[in-house]
Amino acid sequence: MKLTQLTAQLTAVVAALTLLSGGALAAEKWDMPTPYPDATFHTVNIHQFAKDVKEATGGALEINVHSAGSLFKHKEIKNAVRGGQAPIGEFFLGLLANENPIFGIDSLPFLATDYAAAEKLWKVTKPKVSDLLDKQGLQVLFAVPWPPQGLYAKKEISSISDMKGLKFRAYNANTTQLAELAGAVPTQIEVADLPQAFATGRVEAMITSPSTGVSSKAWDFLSYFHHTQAWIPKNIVVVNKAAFGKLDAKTRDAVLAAAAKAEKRGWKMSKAETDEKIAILKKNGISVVTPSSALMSDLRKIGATMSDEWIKKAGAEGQAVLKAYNN
Ligand code: PCA
Repeated sequence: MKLTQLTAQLTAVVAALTLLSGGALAAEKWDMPTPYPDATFHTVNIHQFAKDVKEATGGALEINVHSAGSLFKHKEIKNAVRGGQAPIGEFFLGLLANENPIFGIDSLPFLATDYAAAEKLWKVTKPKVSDLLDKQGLQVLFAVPWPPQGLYAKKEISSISDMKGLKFRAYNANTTQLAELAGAVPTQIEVADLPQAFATGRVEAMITSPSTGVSSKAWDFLSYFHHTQAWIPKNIVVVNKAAFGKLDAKTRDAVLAAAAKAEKRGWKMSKAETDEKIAILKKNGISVVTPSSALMSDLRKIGATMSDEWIKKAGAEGQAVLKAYNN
């Protein structure tokens, strides 16, 4: 064998070895910021998603979940993923309602109040939501709903006049608007900060799910849960498109398959949550009440006002989505 041939063969062997070890070393590690505590079913679902991805890719992609706003604060997560500081992340879709009303459609009171309706609403909003986020370099992986939203307070609220002047915890533009229309005084507070906010008297009432009531130990500061089932808002998981594009096709497919599974599993978990978490609220001394017809009709009026304003703000595109939903 000539020396040049030998050199060529050696080069090939070295190249192959580099490729092999490179392949093994190139296990991609992704940090994933999420806003809610580990025990929340959304976070449990995401941990499972990360596990599924790791298994399906034979460890080639490892997603490290940072829950409860520990890596990025909730309000920063979307932009962190957009800017590539985190390749993937979760947030409350309705948090973006200020940016575009379409993101807040699922927190409009009494538009979609059961899971079948929520599913239909997601089906008709998903293309628009995906499109808007795509323009920001984000790809939607999956969305999972919270259980129906109910009203927590220290005393029973029999009509909206009982909400007058209450220091009300809001979580986005819609809940802020609802509080204002009810004559309450809204303050936006993250789930992770709820116990502190209630303990110090910054807030004294809120609308959220049985899940969040349990995760924040609502019984420590509140006594009533009015099961209003007013809307079913969602969390969304997005990936930075550039980061996603750097994965090989097989890994990308594995992520998409795990995401589809997570969406299905998440909806199922959400449906099971309502009864399960209401039972825990009761066990800890919260009075779970069916809202009075006066309260319901007051809330519906507020919902109608909010929908009217939403339609004005959302323009033709929003109206098209609403029309598709109502068809
Ligand atoms: N929990 C979250 C969003 C909706 C819900 O049920 C919160 O209270 O912020």
